[in-house]
Amino acid sequence: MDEAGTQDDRNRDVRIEPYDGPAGGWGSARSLLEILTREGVPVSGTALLTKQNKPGGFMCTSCAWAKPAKPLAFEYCENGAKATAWEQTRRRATLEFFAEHSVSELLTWSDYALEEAGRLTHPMRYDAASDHYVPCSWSEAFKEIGRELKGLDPKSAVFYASGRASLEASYMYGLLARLYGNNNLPDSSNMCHEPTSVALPQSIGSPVGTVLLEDFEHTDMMFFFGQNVGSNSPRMLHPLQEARRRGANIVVFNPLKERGLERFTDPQSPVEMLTRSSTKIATQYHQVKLGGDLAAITGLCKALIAADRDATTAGRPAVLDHAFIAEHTQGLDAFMAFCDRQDWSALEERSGLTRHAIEGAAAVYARSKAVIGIYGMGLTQHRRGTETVRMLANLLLLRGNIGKRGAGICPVRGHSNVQGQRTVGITEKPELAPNDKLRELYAFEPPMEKGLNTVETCEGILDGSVRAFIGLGGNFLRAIPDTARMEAAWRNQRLTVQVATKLNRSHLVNGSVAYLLPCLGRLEIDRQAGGPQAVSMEDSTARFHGSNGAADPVSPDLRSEPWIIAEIAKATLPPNPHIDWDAWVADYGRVRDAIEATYPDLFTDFNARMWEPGGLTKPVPARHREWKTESGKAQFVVPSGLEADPDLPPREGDILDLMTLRSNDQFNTTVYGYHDRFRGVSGTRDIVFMNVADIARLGLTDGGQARIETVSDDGIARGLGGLRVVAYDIPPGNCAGYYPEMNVLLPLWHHDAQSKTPAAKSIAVRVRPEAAA
Ligand SMILES: Nc1nc2c(c(=O)[nH]1)N[C@H]1C(S)=C(S)[C@@H](COP(=O)(O)OP(=O)(O)OC[C@H]3O[C@@H](n4cnc5c(=O)[nH]c(N)nc54)[C@H](O)[C@@H]3O)O[C@H]1N2
Ligand SMILES: Nc1nc2c(c(=O)[nH]1)N[C@H]1C(S)=C(S)[C@@H](COP(=O)(O)OP(=O)(O)OC[C@H]3O[C@@H](n4cnc5c(=O)[nH]c(N)nc54)[C@H](O)[C@@H]3O)O[C@H]1N2
Ligand SMILES: [Mo]
Repeated sequence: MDEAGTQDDRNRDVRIEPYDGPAGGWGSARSLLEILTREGVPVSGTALLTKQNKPGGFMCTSCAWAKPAKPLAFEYCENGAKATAWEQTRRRATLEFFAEHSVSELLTWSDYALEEAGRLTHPMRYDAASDHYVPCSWSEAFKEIGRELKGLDPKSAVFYASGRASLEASYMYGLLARLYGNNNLPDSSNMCHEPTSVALPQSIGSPVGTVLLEDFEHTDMMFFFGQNVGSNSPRMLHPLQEARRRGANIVVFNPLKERGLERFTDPQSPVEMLTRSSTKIATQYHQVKLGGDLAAITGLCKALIAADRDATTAGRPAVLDHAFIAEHTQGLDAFMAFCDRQDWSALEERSGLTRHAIEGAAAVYARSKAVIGIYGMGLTQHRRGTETVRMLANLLLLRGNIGKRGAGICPVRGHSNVQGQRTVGITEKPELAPNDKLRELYAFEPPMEKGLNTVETCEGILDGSVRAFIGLGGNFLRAIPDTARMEAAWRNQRLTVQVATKLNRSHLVNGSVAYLLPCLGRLEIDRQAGGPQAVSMEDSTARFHGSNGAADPVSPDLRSEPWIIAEIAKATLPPNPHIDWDAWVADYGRVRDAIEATYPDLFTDFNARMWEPGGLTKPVPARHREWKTESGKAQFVVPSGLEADPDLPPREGDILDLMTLRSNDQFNTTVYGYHDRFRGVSGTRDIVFMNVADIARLGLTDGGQARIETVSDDGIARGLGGLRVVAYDIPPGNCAGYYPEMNVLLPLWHHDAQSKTPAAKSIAVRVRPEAAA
């Protein structure tokens, strides 16, 4: 692509052909080489990769998967390396770039083309008169941002965080919002694993997963619900491969046959690479219907309960762990009665699986001693997402699979520090904020009114009550539902400020006063008055790690996130004698001291221990069967129904269920390229995967053009055309397309009742033939 970074992504060679290679392997090596070359990453950049996820090195900016104490020679995967190449690209979105391209013009560019403009290099202010971003100085920016924030009702400003910023930056950011006067701290978790944060405290009294990396060495069996390990947490394939070699079973529930769950070739094993051998990952693969997990898990539990009764009658050993249940849980009777009431034909119908298949999975579970339940967006992004997570906890509790070696519940978190942001106070729920400590340490009265989460922020922007949006990373406007409606309302805001590394669409839809502030990435050396600074983060298994930048900043005008937050604070807030923002920025060790003072039980001796190989383990009470629930016991919970989506029209006739998902060539809204290798799609993202029977039934053709329309009774038309129909192995009645392009189809009100997480995996739609343009 040329310097302008523009449009040649529009003339791509589109190929759709089945991929028969494994996950990993030569395909992975090739794909990596391609992006390193395209981004012009210097050789020093590839040397950088040897420091990725190593003690003393930097922590990957891609997923949140655990970092082992004894890392591999190359402790990174294809997609982690892509994330590094993406940040260390030679491309720059320079002042000339912004002078050349108006904001209206940039709004016509694809997500891919925008980020391919390269790293942001200079603070910019949006100039409405010329419709261009124009350079400004850092001090001008903060002066105006501070003045604007001071002029607003604190309730009307929102502080969004995408889950990448460090523990240090996140702690300062949460404090900034509360000192300013609100809990309006939505974060990417509100679109992601919020059902986990709501469900697990109710079920097991801890908001995070209980599994540690070493549990994978002792497990007999893993359930995999709705998580695409091959694309989204590929480093996890190594422990999975090890577990398979020991004979552990992996039982998958996923509507799509995801390659990483089928077969893996370790790209770091010369033998495997040269002999083209691979490890079979799943031992059972159940293509559950979209949203069919509540029914499938009910079936699993029903089968176990029946087997337990049979065993008792026949005098065989019990199937349920009755000792564990008696000592540690509450609510089994009601839950058993619920399972008894469900008849198999309804469970088969709703899950799309046969009773025989479900009983087969239950039989493996019944004979396994230590079982891990792994899950991702396939469970959480539903109207009953929280209830579905609680069902998985029920299933594990039946056989005592929480709080013992080799077992547990394992939500695979998304962004590299999304879990950590919550730990240090990024939350809109005042009851989760450390208010007593904040009062004691900083002598102010923290706001006690509930703040806005992501969906509520969107509602506030639509009704005009939200007047200012500060974004610490991310691409909020592209990641949220109803993107077309939201873009129209977004411009009514008074102030929008985006702290970012690369240009994206959220930067192009602006409030009356708008700033784009470029920051250092985590890979870059962060030099402050006290010398180069390290930062820290929490992985998916609740371990904290230190991270040192290793590359020179791509521009001298970049600033670190902690510095930017401190400057906004100084420009906005009255001085507080208990907070020396400059001293914190000079030495992040002092921010970590403040974190430790705020959370003494979690961060004991943090500055020293964050460098422990494998990370500092956060205490999670459920790991040792201490249940911090109201009853003091782990809780079986009866779901309110079996439908993942209770109140939309039934998915019958011409109404299909649409899931929005990620390709193997993207990180959320960041599109690295157009090769979804594992799914055999190349050169396009404008597709809809469909079952052949539905294609024929609905008068469509494989390879033909189609338009999708959302079915909803809210009077709002939502549609997306120009899509290519791709015949795919997906259950009848279900279809799939890529996020974020499909977000125009997702109604804002279509979210989980309990956590308000948008239900991005089950949108009621019609797919119609469309004349080719
Ligand atoms: N390379 C890369 N890595 C990433 C990301 C990325 O975009 N790219 N994103 C990061 C982030 S923020 C997150 S949250 C994670 C996301 O990682 P995942 O949790 O894997 O999320 P998705 O890619 O949305 O895929 C969800 C999977 O669930 C399946 N699924 C969909 N609906 C259902 C259902 O109703 N039931 C079941 N059982 N399965 C279903 C889909 O087929 C798909 O395999 O990955 C993180 N890591
Ligand atoms: N339909 C549908 N919608 C979804 C989902 C889905 O599966 N389907 N998934 C949801 C999920 S799980 C998530 S987590 C959200 C993701 O939502 P977000 O977290 O808001 O989006 P990202 O695409 O991760 O943000 C990418 C941008 O972050 C900026 N960035 C990258 N690195 C840094 C950094 O170090 N510092 C700063 N300040 N900025 C940086 C870059 O400018 C880049 O353009 O989307 C959600 N939306
Ligand atoms: Mo996520």
